[in-house]
Amino acid sequence: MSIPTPAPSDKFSFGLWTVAYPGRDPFGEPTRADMDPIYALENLARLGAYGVNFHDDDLIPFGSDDSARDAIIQRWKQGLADTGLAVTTATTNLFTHPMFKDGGFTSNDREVRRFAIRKVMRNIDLAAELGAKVYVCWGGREGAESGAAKDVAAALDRYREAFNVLGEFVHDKGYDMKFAIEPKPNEPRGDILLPTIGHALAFINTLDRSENVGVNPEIGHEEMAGLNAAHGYAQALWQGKLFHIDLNGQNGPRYDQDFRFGAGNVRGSFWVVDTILSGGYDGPVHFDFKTPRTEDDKGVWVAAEACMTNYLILRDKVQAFRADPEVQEALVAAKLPELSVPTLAEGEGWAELEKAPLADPDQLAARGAAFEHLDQLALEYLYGVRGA
Ligand SMILES: [Mn+2]
Repeated sequence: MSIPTPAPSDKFSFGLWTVAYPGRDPFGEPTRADMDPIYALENLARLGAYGVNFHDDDLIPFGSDDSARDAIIQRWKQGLADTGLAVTTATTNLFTHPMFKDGGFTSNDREVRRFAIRKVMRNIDLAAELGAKVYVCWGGREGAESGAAKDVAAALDRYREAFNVLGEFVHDKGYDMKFAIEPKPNEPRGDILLPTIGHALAFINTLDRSENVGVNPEIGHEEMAGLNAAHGYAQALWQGKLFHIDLNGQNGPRYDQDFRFGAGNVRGSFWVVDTILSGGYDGPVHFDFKTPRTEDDKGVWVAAEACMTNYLILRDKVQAFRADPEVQEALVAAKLPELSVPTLAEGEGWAELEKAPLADPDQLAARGAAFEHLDQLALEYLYGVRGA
């Protein structure tokens, strides 16, 4: 196959912070210069992206006065108009400023919590003005490194309070906007609250306007916890809560690598693409990656384009895999259609089941599941020897 070309119809989007990441890490100074947001828009549009996302502070330096803020916003709007890029989501930086060292919504310091909610409200107003339909919330500083320092139940009460207030705010303002919570297990805090998709889904069920809150799972964050990202995406879809996605690359449990999509656990990426396609996710295909600090500006755009190229390559492979008659046969052999049949028959309850004859345990035990053949077919597509 030839190398596919991204187009706006593919609905690819990037965080402003991804391409503008200057290469600062805990051990080293930035290796690239600060990036003008308009330069980022121009290059993303040139490469075929559809949309862009931003933290308030990515665009407007913290502490800017009103006139400086207005000038930046006007210039940003002009850049969006000139490039045709959409603002798909926005989010708030509640982690960089030193005041947020113990979190934003769950800081033990009440004055910090009040500041945090106001900071989010202010950027939601801007996000709504720019047409964002999803507001992402990543609570990277909501957590702890030590035991007694954080009363987790009280912190979750405050976390819920913040979402309830913000839900009321969006409702009262009449904004067409949903919230998407982004789970992460650790980094920068030693242990972050709402560390996985499952924790976030359970938390969302406790909110006043829970129908307006879903998740924004990131492949790398799930894999940092040793979890199967595709399974997490699948459960979020099953619960109607996959409001947004963050795609990137990670190689197992270690620091947050944020590789370009497709450059981490490749097999896991294949199944994430399969899951979001078969599950009917139709939102923006968003990349949250960081170009390694070894690269110069040219390398940034190589990496950004590669996120999209790798997605298109995997999308082709997944679609060819699902369309292959041999795969369909293998799915039947592996009893996938049977999994969709309810375990009890129509009108049958526990009492009928209690009286029903059961199959012979030895015969059941002797049946092979036929999963290896099915999985090998997928790998042969992935390795490029089938469907090329
Ligand atoms: Mn992310």
